Amino acid sequence: MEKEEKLMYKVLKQEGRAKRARMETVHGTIETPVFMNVGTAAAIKGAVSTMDLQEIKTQVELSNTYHLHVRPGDKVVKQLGGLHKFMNWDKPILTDSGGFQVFSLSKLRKIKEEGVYFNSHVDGRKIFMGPEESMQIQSNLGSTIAMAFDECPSSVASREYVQASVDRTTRWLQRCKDEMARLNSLEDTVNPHQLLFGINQGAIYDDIRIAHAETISKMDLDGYAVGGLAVGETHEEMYRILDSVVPHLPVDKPTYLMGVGTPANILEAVSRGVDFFDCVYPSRNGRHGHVYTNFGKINLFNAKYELDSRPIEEGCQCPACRHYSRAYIRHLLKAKEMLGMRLCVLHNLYFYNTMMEEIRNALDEGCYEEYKQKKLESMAAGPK
Ligand code: PRF
Ligand code: ZN
Repeated sequence: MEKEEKLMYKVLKQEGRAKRARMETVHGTIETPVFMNVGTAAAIKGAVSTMDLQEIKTQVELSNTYHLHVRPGDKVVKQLGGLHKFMNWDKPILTDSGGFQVFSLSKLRKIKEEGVYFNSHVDGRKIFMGPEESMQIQSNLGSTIAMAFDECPSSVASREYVQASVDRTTRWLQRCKDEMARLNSLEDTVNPHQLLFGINQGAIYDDIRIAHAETISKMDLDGYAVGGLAVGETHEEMYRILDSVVPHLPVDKPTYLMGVGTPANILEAVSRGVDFFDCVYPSRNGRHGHVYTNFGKINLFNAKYELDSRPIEEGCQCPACRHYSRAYIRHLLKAKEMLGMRLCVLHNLYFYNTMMEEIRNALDEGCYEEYKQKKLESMAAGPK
């Protein structure tokens, strides 16, 4: 396939800045706006299998370069035919580049022009990862979409630090692009059509963000992410940054907001032109018995659910709600039965994936803002 044929992303409909798009990949079609389901170490936490993912409307699975490099090792995954074969998932996979995980997991790290030196969170051994290493690992995994290797500066970093960091991230991006082109053309590459998304950074400095967005937009990447948000700034700051930055990214390429967020954050970001999302909230909250409903989040550990024979949400078609009551799931959680967590995670991911489907339908019908207001009001009204 030629470069032109590699990425087929088409905006089908727009409402204000909100985009409804379709992306064709070698692993199938992605309808956007989409919520990617996070399976850091090639598994969604909470004993959720790839068979389950088919049932809960997952379109894209997201895994992490850093985690899979440390264990079981990307070379092992390559020998087993790549990540799709390894985890038995034939739909799209996005891999995050490792940069962000290194910054959030490793206390001891040194950032240099060539890359980052750090200690493994598993056994403490010294690891080096730079743009080339990150691309090589993601190429061995053979994901559908690889993310550029970036630095995510702290939300309270000084302007001088952020500017220097963003400049380095731009140089790293060019190295990622060159290395990806080389790897995709090798004989024994797992996925010769691997796509590369660049990442916008700049903390909460609008002008640094905008200049960076303009620079990377000229680099002809397959998609563009906004990174460095949801790292401690307020929701208002996050929305302001999206208002500033997204208009400077190409509208005819995917727009991905990394690690975001609550259902309300997603609804607001869609209005601002974002169409790819991922977040650990639904799986992490599910493992703690916190489940989403159209009337807000509820905690199934709460005593008031002891005799509640209703499903988590009336009418929900997820595997948990079709078969089990709040009272039963509460009992499982309290008895520390794995099934309790599993059912909550399945419900939460189904809730997010279904909300994305509703968003797409509303955009198709040209009534997104109306849908959004209703959804926000209902979720804020509180549980029944
Ligand atoms: N960079 C990368 N991955 C990320 C982020 C980032 O800034 C974030 C920030 N919310 C989540 N995941 N590479
Ligand atoms: Zn449900």
